[in-house]
Amino acid sequence: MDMSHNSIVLPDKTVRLASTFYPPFVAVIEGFLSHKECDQLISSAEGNMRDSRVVSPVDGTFAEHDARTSKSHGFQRGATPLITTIENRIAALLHWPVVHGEGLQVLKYGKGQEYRPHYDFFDPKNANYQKNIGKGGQRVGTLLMYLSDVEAGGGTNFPKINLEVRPKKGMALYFANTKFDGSIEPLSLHAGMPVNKGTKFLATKWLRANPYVS
Ligand code: PD2
Ligand code: ZN
Repeated sequence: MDMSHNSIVLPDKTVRLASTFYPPFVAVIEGFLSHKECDQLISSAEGNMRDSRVVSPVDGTFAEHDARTSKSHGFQRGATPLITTIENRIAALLHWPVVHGEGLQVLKYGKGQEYRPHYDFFDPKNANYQKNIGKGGQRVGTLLMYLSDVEAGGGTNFPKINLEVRPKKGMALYFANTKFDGSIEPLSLHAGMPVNKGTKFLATKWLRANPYVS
């Protein structure tokens, strides 16, 4: 890949800023992970995957849900040397401390699997808001890292701004879930579109306002 344009020099790697959008603040970063790092992350997660869960709006617990049909595995922060490397790279890219991040989640979507439109922030109007933000504050941003190419479908779609990002192995997609004043950003509604052909692997890093203790 030609890194001579729009490059961002990080301590361990030079990446490419492919596009940005606002509002909400969205950035697409090419070459964020090497193909080898993607493959290693997949193989370290795949044996441990189970049905994905979401934070329930009803009671704030973490439960399986029809809206998220992928399989996933959650790693603790610093779980492996590779994850430490990636977490340090994310912190350098976003100028956001490693300790403000939740553990990395690796997701696998087969044909027909999807993640329906949702917000990653915790809704202040929900009764469980305090419970969810108690540990590390609001989920202010999300970094998605595509670990595979997808033959058809599987894009990350933002229905309120008519934007869809097509998965590309090694590429990262950042979006802010809050406005610059810290209030929630309704335009950040997003979905993982159904995979029509092939398999989609993705890693998610949710970033909190405050240090997060898992
Ligand atoms: O897989 C995706 O594209 C996707 C879409 C929306 C992932 C997430 N949200 C997430 O992990 O929050
Ligand atoms: Zn999401």
